[in-house]
Amino acid sequence: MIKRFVFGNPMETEAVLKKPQINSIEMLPHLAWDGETLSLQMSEEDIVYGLGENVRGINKRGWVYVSNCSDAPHHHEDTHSLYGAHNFLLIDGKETFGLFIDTPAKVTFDVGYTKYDELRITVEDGAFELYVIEADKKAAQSGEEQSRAENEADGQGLSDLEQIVREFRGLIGRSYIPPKWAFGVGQSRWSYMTSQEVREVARQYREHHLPLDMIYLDIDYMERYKDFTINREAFPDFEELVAELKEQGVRLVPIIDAGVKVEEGYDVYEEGVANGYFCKDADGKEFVVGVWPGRCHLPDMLNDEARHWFGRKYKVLLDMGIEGFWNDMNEPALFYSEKRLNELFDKLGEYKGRNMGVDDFFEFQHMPLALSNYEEDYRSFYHNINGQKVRHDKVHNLFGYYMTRSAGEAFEELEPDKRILMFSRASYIGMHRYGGIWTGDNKSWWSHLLMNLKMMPSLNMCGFLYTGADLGGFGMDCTRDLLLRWLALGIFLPLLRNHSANWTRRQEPYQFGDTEAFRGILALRYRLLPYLYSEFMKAALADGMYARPLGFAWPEDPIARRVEDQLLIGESVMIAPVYEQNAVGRTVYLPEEMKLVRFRGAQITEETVLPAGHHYVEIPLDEVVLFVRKGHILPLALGGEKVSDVDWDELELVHFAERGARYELYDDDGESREVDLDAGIQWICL
Ligand code: MIG
Repeated sequence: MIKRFVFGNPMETEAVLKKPQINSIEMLPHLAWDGETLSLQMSEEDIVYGLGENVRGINKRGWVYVSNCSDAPHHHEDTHSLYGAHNFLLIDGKETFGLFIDTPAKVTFDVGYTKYDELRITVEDGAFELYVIEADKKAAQSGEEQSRAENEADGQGLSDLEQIVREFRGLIGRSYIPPKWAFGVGQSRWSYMTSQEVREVARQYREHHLPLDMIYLDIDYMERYKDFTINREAFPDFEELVAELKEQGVRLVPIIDAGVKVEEGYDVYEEGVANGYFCKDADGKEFVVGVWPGRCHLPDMLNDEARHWFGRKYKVLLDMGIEGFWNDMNEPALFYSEKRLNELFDKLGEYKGRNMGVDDFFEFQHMPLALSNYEEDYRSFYHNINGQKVRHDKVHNLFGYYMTRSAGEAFEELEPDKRILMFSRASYIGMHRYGGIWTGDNKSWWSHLLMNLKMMPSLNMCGFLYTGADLGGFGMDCTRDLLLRWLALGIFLPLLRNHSANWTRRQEPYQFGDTEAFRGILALRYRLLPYLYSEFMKAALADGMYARPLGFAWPEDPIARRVEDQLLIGESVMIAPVYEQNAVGRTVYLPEEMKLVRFRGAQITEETVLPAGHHYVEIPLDEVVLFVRKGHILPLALGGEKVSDVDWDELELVHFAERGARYELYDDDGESREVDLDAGIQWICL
């Protein structure tokens, strides 16, 4: 059951598609409202799930999270805001219910930080819509033969937590579905600088029999960082390159940035100025920000016409054979604003000749660094929303969402039958209908491997299913063992991409000497593909979760509820990756009897039934261990070096089940937009 409340006069975000009628605030259940803050008394055993893309635990208790889409290239445990704003919470305790705070403004969630037993939610400006969601208990239907996925779509057989997520997702609409090839392996780097370098990556992968489906193009494929242009010096044969690699089963996926370069003669700039499509400053002049290309304007993504115009620009690349994109810098990230940069030059001059003591020096040192993503700058430009002038900070969290929506809507028009790959850095709930996300600039740190795992279920709750982190880590230098361990997690997650920053150690698997171990782990991805795709699609089509915390499946098990380093992937599999350097194994908790399945070089080398409880499991660097749940089946393909190689008809069934058990395998052509759960399901019986 979903109850809607409205506080003040909030701006429409278009996160929610179906709005229930408004209740009076006096009827607010569970929470207290003091006119400024929503609060909840939590008991010791309450767990707070949700908040999508954020640092820290699966259980969010004990920190302050601020929804304020931020370019956070140096994020760590202490960070309060990452790239997305995902205001959905799930409280699991004496009372179990979900909360969605719908507002484009900044929201602060103090989840038992100030006071251990108190949740406090504060919305800047105080205008928001609140949805309180409780599990709907329907009487079990009898008689009718229903598939498990259909049952789930009806809410049967789900825990209260799963039920609440499903209801919430019904509110916000179906998650984005990428093409099937986007479940393959992606290799990225900031940047592959030339056609030659791109060909070399593909060649190395193929030569080492490392599976590959995508190579990503970062900003240097563009002519001086101008969106929708090609650097013809470095990529003279861009169209041929796209076609040639596609022949080999490798798609090129270019980046698109939010900022548009200010340059006479550049069509995107000129059209934007001529039609008033860019964000304006207080005086009505185009707002100037510094990003990659130097001076830029920001397209007014929140203006319908401008959004339509920007989206249609992707056609330039679609026409060159491109079938997927990633949208970057759309928080939007600002290196500097022109105005503040000028002020800074004057200010710095004042320090010249001074005897700088500690205060002066730190102030001086900090000033240039504070230029980027400076708060005041976000309050100094404006959108034109249906003729209304709206200051950016009031709608900040929608910018990335609407940029990705601009592309998503354009793709529907330009490619009505075909799925186009799209994922974004910044996001707000609602954007999940138009694209996935990657989790931004992480680092080659073991702690970020674990953070990747912890974020997945929270993102899924919020509708973001096609998601992943930069495997191996974006910033800093990756090591062979870190990449192997990270890939051993990454092969279970929908968006599987190895990406790294330009100043870091080369991070393609073939850069670390012998490739055998990498080959085995990546090959396993393609063996798992029918299962992973099937589970992804069932989650997308029945508003379910692809990656779940253990507490969702065993809500009564107090130990399972507290597990922070294992996940359920779909209905049959539990994973427990190693995330510590030099560890040769780890402790795994089994809420019930399960079958341990060990892979080496993508071949099964062990199947052992283990009783419920804690176990120490050895997992060497070149092995992957997963657990098959009791009563469940895991279909495995023979493998392949690209998604189109995988044979879905020849499946090996790994199982921990009796004769007669069945698995519902979903499949489709992997590229049509039209998808149908019933039509795609096929029962596999033991
Ligand atoms: O400020 O395009 O998160 O993936 O490689 C850096 C260069 C801009 C940030 C993205 C990262 C990408 C990088 N971009």
